[in-house]
Amino acid sequence: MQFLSFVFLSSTMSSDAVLLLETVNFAAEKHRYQRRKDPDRTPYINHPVGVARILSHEGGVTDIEVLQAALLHDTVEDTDTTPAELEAKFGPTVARIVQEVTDDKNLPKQERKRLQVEHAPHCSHQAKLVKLADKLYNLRDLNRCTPVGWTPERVQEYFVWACEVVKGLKGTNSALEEKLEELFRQRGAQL
Ligand SMILES: [Mn+2]
Repeated sequence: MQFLSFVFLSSTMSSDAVLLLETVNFAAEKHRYQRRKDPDRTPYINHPVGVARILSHEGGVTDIEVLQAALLHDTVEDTDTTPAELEAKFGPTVARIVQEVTDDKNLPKQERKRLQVEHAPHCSHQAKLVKLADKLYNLRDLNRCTPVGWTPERVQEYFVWACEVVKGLKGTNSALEEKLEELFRQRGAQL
């Protein structure tokens, strides 16, 4: 079930296009002051938009709640957005998917990374899709340019760790998994 804001309910039934615009606008406002770590300091919102587009354009995903969750996937982890806020605005399914892909920032970084590997196989199909697209986007970005302050060794370690996470997501979307597999192969990692 889709949750519509009262504004839409009072006037008309919302279309998927309207819902997606509402979602991308919410994400853009939440991430408005954030930048990516590349030397160009690309606006952060390019990332969630790109993750959603990987799902639709390359993964063939049309599940609107998955596409919405992709647009929102870093809002709880990286902005002041709360799960309750997402649930009120976008409904329980979207909020749950975002929650599934959100790291606990109270934990040390290495522990968060370990938990991603451990939790990946137990995520819902919808959350696995978002995770696959998020990893594919980030790995392509690392191949495009090195983040400020990162050594080549750190980049290689990220690939090896991402490969361990993606192993737990296998059997979810063959198109995305094949593209990830090729990126890992280029780095000498085996999916
Ligand atoms: Mn992300």
